[in-house]
Amino acid sequence: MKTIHAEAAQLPFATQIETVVMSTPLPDIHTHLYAPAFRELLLWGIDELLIYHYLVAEAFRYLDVPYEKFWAMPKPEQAGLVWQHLFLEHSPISESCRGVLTTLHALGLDVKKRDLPALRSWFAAQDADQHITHCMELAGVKKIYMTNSPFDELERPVWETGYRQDERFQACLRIDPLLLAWPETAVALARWGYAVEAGQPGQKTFDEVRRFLAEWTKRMGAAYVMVSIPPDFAFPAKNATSQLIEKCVLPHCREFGLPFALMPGVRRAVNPQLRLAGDGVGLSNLTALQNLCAGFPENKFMVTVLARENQHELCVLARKFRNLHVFGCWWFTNVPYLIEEMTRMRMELLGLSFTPQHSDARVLEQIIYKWQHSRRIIAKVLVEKYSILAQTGWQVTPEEVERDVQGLFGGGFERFCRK
Ligand code: RAT
Ligand code: ZN
Repeated sequence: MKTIHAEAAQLPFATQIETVVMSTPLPDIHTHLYAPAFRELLLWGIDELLIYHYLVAEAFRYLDVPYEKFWAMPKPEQAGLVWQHLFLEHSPISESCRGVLTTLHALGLDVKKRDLPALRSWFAAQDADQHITHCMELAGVKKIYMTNSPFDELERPVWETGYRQDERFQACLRIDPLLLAWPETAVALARWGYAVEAGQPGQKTFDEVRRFLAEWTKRMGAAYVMVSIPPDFAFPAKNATSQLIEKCVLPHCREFGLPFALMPGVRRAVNPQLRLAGDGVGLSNLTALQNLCAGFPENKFMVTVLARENQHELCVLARKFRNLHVFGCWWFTNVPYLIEEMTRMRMELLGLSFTPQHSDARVLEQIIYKWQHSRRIIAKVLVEKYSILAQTGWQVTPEEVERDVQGLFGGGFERFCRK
C-alpha cells in the first residue's frame, strides 16, 4: 500500500490525506447488488438508476399519476417520468438525484446534454461483466458484499443449482422473514423439509432452524448473518423473534464465528402504495442492543441505526462493548449533512474503531457516487481531526494516515470479523 500512495507524500498535508481517502480500495460491506450468476437480479443501467426507490419516493412528491398506474408502466416509461419531473422540471439537487449525475459524469458521459436516449444507448453497448469491474475500479471497491436471502423466490434456485463463485462478490445471509414473520416462515421451512412445529417454537424447532442456518451459511459461504428490525424491537421478550435470536441465531453465529448484523429503526410499509419506496424510520430503543451485547459477550454485533436521534446512543454503546462494531450511514442518513455529522461524532467518541460507510447500492453504478460523495466527507473530517492534533505539535506521518484510512476502510471490520 505504501507504494500506491508514495506520490501523495509529496503533496501538501490536506491534499495528501484526501488523496489517500479518495483512492484506498475498500470492501463495500452492505449492498443489494448481485453477482452475474444471479442474472436479472443484478440491476444496472440508466433506467434502473432512475427508478431507484430513493428517487421514486422523491418523484411522487411532484407526480400526479395514480400509484397503480405508475407501477403498471414498463420500466423505461417509469424512468422517463422520473427524469422529466426530478431532472428537467426541477433542478436535481437532492442527494439521490445528484448521485445519478455524479455517476454519469464519472463514467465519462456528458450530463449537460440531458439526452436520455443517448444515455440509454451508451449503457446498452456495455459488456455487463466488464462493466462491473469498471464500476468497481471507479468506486475503489475491491469486494461487494451482497444481501442474500434463502427466502427470495428468484435467488434461492441459483444457490440450489450451484452458485458459481465470483471473487468480486461476497455473500451474506439475510434472515428477516425468519425473525419477523415466524408463522409464515414456519410453513415455508416445513415445506422445505425442516421439522419445525407450528405455533410457539420449542427445542425441536430451534434445532431445525439451526440446521437451516448452518446449511445456508455453508452453501453461501456467508460472511455474516443479517436482519433489519423495526423501532419497537425488544430483547429479551416473550415472542418468537427474541426466542429465535437467543436459541438459534446467536448460537449459530458463535459456532461459525460470524457477526450478527442488526439494522434497527425501519418502519416497513408506512405507505404500501409506494412499494419498496414506502418504508419509513422510527426511533429505536437501543436497550435491546445493550442487552444483547452485555448478555452475549461471545457474540459479535455489527450495527447501523436508521434514526439520526439514535446515533449518539449507538456510539456510547460501542464505547461500552467491544463486541459491537458500528458501521455505515444507512439509507435516510446517507446524505452529506448527516454523514458529516455522524462521521465526526463517531471519530470523536470511537477514534478509528468503526466502519464509516457502506453503499447499500441496489443498482451497480451507484457504488460510484455513493463512495465518491462519502469519501470526500470522510477526508474533510479526517483533515480537520489531524489538523487539530497538529496544533499540539503531534504530527501524523503519511504511513500513519494510510494505516488509519485502511482501518476505517475495511481493515477494522475484517479484524472484528476474525476475532
Ligand atoms: O437502503 C435500502 O435500499 C433499503 O430499501 C433497505 O433495503 C435497507 O438497506 C435494508 O437493507 O433493509
Ligand atoms: Zn440495505
